[in-house]
Amino acid sequence: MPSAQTLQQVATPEVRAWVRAQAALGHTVPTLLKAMRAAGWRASVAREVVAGTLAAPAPVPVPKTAIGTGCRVDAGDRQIDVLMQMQEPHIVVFGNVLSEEECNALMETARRRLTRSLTVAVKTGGEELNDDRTSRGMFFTRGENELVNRIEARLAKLLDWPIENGEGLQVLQYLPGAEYKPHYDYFDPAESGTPSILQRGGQRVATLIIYLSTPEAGGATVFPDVGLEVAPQRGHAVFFSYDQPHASTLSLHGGAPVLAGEKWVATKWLREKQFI
Ligand code: PD2
Ligand code: ZN
Repeated sequence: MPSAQTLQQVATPEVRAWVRAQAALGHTVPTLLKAMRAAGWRASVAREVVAGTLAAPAPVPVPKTAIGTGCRVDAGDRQIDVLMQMQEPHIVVFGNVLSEEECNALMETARRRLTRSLTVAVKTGGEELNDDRTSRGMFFTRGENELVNRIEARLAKLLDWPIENGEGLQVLQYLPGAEYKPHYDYFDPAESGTPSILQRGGQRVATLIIYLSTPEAGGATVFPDVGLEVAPQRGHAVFFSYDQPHASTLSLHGGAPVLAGEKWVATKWLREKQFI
């Protein structure tokens, strides 16, 4: 049994893996709690950790981009800079993902197809207007044109995840005041519409948000669980993964209100399996 940390008793992924492994071997919850108590865990914390872990779906493989690499990743037709990375949650900030011309071309093609952004309606699996998300957006279909094809091939190499598992690129435009309140990108297993959404390629396991413009003020992508704010810079991108559809992944994130100028992003969501 991994020991409890002395100052703060934290359920790390290792602790949760241990709980899951013991349960899979047939050990009962009281036996697990006894072992945790013996290793120094407070009873109330141990109960919460065991209950929370066994209620959460098991982790699945996710893209492991940039882990252990230096400050640059070979993405085939482009060398991409690693500007920042953290392990838990797994977040990487990349530079030089798209050229200025590529950012402009995506925005220009997307502009005439923008409509008020919708969010997935978790009750039905359809889409709905949501006050938490005040951007305008559109989707490219996968492989829609030469530029999209080139970018998708680059991202597949960068993230080491099959092109076929990616949803089509979504482009969003935020005008001053527009925001995207904190949310999770995975589909909530408790919602009734989720099974039908998962038929198209399983869960989302990672997100790449590429900044197509640099607003004059505001518009950071925020991760409230870890107090991180990524400033939007044209051509840069922020990646994060979540190996369970669960808050313990610390993947809560949002788009802070744009204060001046325009923020444009292209988002690529990665699924567990082929997205159809
Ligand atoms: O534009 C953003 O910063 C942002 C923030 C949170 C985008 C998304 N989520 C998304 O596209 O899921
Ligand atoms: Zn999001």
